[in-house]
Amino acid sequence: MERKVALITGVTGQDGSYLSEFLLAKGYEVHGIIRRSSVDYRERIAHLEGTPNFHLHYADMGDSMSLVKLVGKVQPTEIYNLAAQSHVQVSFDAPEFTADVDAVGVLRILEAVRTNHLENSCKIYQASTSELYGKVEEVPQNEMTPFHPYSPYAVAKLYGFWIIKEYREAYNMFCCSGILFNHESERRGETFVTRKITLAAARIAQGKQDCLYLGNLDSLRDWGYAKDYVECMWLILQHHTPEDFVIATGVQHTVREFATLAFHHAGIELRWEGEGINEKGIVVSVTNPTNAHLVGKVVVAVSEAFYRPTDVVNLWGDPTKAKNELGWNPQTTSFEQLVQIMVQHDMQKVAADHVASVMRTNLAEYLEKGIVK
Ligand code: NAP
Ligand code: G4F
Repeated sequence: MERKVALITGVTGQDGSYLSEFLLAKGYEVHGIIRRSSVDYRERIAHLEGTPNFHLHYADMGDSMSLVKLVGKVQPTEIYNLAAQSHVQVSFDAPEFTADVDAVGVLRILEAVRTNHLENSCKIYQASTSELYGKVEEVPQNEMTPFHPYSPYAVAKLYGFWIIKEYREAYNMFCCSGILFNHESERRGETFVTRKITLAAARIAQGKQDCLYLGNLDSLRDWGYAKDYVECMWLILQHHTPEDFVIATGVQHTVREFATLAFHHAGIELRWEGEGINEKGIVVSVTNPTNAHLVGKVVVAVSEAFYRPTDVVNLWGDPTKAKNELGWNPQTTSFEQLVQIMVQHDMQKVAADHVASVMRTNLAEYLEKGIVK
């Protein structure tokens, strides 16, 4: 029987968790890399731990030895290199760390495969990004669009893209990049703009937060659902030849549009007033009468703290090649459905967090009063 053994770097992240579920359902033995840390970041994969074909190993993208040993031990047939310092704004504060993990890390994976003489049997997927288009030279962007990286993150990812291409040509390795446009979900990190908005809309609707501060509201993104995108990572490695693919929905929206729709799903209608740093999102109406006091209040404001030294403002992907050659449907989940899924999830999360915190407070009080011993 054909061995189907996947090694996923970045398994604890948004995409790593969905990809693990996807590959396990396809009958793969899945191995994930986690890094040693004093805090536990396994929340997204906690439900998979203990699954017979799911294995976790300690390694680090900054440590070639750990990668070489692990690749030798697991003998993967497919590697999905998803690990990265993936936050663009953070890359301005930690450019060297970002370069080490996101650029040289890719080289370390490629060399780990060669060192273990697996270059003819192990396929490699590299998590590349629409950030490569950066200060965009054409819209929409496809596989032929010139790159113009516009952050330390994008520059590091550009190295990753080219070293993958180089090893494909120099050593005939089956290694490819998926140039993925933004994809989001209820598992998205809380500092990325979409999740920051859906959590804030839920908290404001439940009286837990007064105002949401954002940066550039005019920024345009092509947002898809992460659960749909991990299928493409797999499809790219099943293609008859190693090639790079743009993965996107082909539809773009502003950050402002995302926020308007997210608040709508949280039962709050917004209107926008002012421009640039002075722009505000003001409540026009609410569905829940207990939120009547919000009408006329500013619940979204702009803060310079969230502006970037250089910002990518016009991402719009053309997924024609993925559609035609991989048979992938870029419209499986629409923008409207995505926002709804995220807000519904966060409305429940905020409510559950509230119940848990009330229970903790009550327990503390009962312990203090000796009601619970
Ligand atoms: P994410 O949620 O931020 O996950 C990043 C993962 O990388 C985490 O598991 C993290 O581990 C791991 N990691 C970071 N540094 C590491 C190191 N030194 N050694 C080992 N693991 C390390 O990212 P994502 O949204 O799932 O994205 C997955 C990949 O796709 C990333 O490479 C990202 O740059 C790329 N990408 C994402 C998008 C998007 O819209 N989501 C679009 C295009 C490309 P910890 O849990 O320990 O932090
Ligand atoms: O959600 P973001 O931080 O995502 P960004 O920068 O597009 O990067 C994400 O997508 C890339 C694919 O294109 C990935 F490669 C990367 O790993 C990551 O997953 O910001 C989106 C836009 C930006 O233009 C930003 O300036 O939203 C704007 N924005 C406005 N206010 C904000 C905020 N971004 C964040 N994070 N926080 C804000 O308050």
